[in-house]
Amino acid sequence: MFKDQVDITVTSGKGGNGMVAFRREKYLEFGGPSGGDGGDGGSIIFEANESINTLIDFSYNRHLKAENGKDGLNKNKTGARGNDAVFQVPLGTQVFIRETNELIFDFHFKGQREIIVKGGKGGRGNVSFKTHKNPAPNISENGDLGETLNLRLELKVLADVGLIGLPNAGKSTLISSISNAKPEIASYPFTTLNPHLGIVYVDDLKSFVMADLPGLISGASDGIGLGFNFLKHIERCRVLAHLISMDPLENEDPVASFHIINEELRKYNEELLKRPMVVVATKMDMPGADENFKKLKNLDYEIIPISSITKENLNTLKYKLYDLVEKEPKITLKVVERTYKMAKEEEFYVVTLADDGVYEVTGKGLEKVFNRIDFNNPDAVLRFARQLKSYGIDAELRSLGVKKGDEVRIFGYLFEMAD
Ligand SMILES: Nc1nc2c(ncn2[C@@H]2O[C@H](COP(=O)(O)OP(=O)(O)OP(=O)(O)O)[C@@H](O)[C@H]2O)c(=O)[nH]1
Ligand SMILES: [Mg+2]
Repeated sequence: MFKDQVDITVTSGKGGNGMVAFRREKYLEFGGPSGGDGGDGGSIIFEANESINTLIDFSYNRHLKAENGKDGLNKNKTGARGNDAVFQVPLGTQVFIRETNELIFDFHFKGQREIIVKGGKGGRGNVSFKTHKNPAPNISENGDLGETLNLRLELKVLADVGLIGLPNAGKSTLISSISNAKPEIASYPFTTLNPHLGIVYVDDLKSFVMADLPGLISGASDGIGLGFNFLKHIERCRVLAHLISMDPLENEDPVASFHIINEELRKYNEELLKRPMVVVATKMDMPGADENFKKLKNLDYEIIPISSITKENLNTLKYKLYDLVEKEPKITLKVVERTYKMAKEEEFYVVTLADDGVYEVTGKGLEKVFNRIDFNNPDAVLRFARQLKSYGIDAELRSLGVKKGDEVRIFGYLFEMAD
């Protein structure tokens, strides 16, 4: 089964909480702080892999999660990091934020590895809070929460060379003879239902990525046959190899079949006809193929006659395609921010009056600070109160008329205003 679009949600791991602990030493009643930091949460990472052809695996598990970091330990030991969750995606996968349609990653080279959401930072243990004034702090931080994003993944095949042609032209047979791809081959049309990528080695160091694409027929650009769903994959191939069967029994008029395909390309996107294109005359081992081949002589293209069965000219074709790929600039992709950032206009904190008459404090930045507070620890709560003062939130609330004893809601929790 093939899938070139899927909606998923990803959540990175929460950071582990920092620890409050004190050394216990012989003859020493009260040792220094010894609570370690929490470990960072695991990140969600995607890696481009050219041997994967579909996004189907993501439709079985639509919420991907990375491991949480472990809490800090005694003796100033940092908690274990949460494991990253690494997922392989097909080359050509685009990652969009579902709510805004914003493209955040485009996996366009082999092995490309990107952090999609970073794990939460581990909280600091009480060792980190030690100062001259307070050599024995009774305070630690909670780890930051993981981040959640709703994503849409879209696969638009990306290859150096795309194989195009009528059904049965011999595209899958060719790619399986010169690359590691092993698509199905059969003597009936529309055998190939989805793109397959293969790596073609010209020598030990030189290689290029080839895409076997489903056969096109007249009307493909209007959705006939497998339709334009597959024409979109051709858009991201730098060089096109146009295969035409020379077997006279299945292709009496090879020039006409060449024009049929080009017409579909033109109707879909005229730019495609400007791509470097090699005409590959296939099945030259068939009786009558030589005669048929002569009909192509007036085409204004480089024509290479091959047979995938006898291997005739397969090396010549590989070198030719490699040269064209080398000369052709990479398809320019929209430049994508390497990491997703919170919208800039987001306020650090926001004070609003809720319907029930209680003032409410929210805001992305403050939320991070808030989540780090261990509210079971009175010292940590006091520190949070001081932080509210230093951000000016305290003053703002007072200027709005909030008095001692009044309630204020901070991220859904009720607090009482103190002096
Ligand atoms: N004699 C001969 N037969 C070939 C050659 N290449 C392919 N064929 C045969 O042609 C038929 C179609 O080959 P495929 O490679 O499946 O063709 P395709 O272009 O991938 O077809 P679709 O996936 O339907 O678009 C198969 O029966 C192959 O065995 C060749 O070089 N010589
Ligand atoms: Mg095929």
